[in-house]
Formats: sequence, C-alpha cells, structure tokens
Amino acid sequence: MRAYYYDNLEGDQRLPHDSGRAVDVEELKKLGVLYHHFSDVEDVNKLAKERGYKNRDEITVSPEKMGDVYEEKVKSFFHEHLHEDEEIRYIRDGHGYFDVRNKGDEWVRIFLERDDLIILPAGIYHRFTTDETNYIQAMRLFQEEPKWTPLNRSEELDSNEFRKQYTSQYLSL
Ligand code: KMT
Ligand code: NI
Repeated sequence: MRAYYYDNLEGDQRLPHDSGRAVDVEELKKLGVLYHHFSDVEDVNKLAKERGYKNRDEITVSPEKMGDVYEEKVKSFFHEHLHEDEEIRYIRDGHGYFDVRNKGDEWVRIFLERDDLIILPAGIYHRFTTDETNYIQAMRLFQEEPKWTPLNRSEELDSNEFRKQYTSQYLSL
C-alpha cells in the first residue's frame, strides 16, 4: 500500500498521477479508511467474522477475463460514487488504485497490491481504477447480499442519510 495526493493532471486514469505528496495510514484513518496487510487469509476470516461479513466473492478485472467490456468497466469503476455500506476489498493478485476524497475534497490515491485489505466507510466518495498493468484480482466481502449500488456524486446526495452520517463523523471536525 502506498497513498499520496492525486496530481489532477490530464492523462489516462491508469497512470500513477503521483503528486509527490505522500499520505500516511493515520491520515487515511481520519477519513475512516482502514488499511490492513494480511498474508494469512485466516486474518481476513477473523476480520470478516468480527464485522459480521458472511459472504464473499472474487473478481478479476482484466481484458483477458472481461473481454470487450473491459474498457467500459474500467471507466464505470472510475465514476465518483458512494455506497450506503462499507466497501471491503482484499487484493489477491495484481494491483490497482482506489481514490478517496479527503476533507478538502482533494483526491487521495491509494495503491493496493497483493495481501492489502482496505475498508472504505459507508458514505465516502471514491472511485477505482486498474493501473497500467490492467490486471487485478480481489476478494469482495459482503454482509448479506451484495449492496454495492454505486450512487454517483450529486448535490441531492448531500442529504443522503449515509452521506450525512459520514460527513458528520469524519469531515466536520
Ligand atoms: C469497485 O468497488 O469499484 C470494485 O469492486 C472494483 C473491483 S475490486 C478491485
Ligand atoms: Ni465503490
């Protein structure tokens, strides 16, 4: 894992876009973003149990796996959105980027690779992209049924109860 401010420059979303300003784990924690490195899947099982996650699946995002819809999928993952639930991803192979908004509404880019696990809190604005290797395999954990409906950023979403809960807990101090 390595986190830094996104440079906001033009160019493919899959490029590093590293501004050179690093962000540490403590900064992420202040945004409600939790990071773990688990080389033993038993540790993931334990975390899942503690947080009430009963189900999981695995997704491979790559042109080989997705074929013609790959480019389209990569673009759609990159639309800024939030969920009314936590998003937990455990990277099994390859690497990619999760971008999250900070207090000042800047993008923080989080590079994740094998054995990295990230928890994005409900209500945080974020997006995902593969990197230049165009390959990542991840475990997606969910509590009951998958509730991953992405809600695209909009002014109306400011009054969403999950968004309001997130901003009051993490962005209002
Ligand atoms: C997401 O939430 O955008 C995804 O699940 C993308 C694939 S997981 C690395
Ligand atoms: Ni998401």
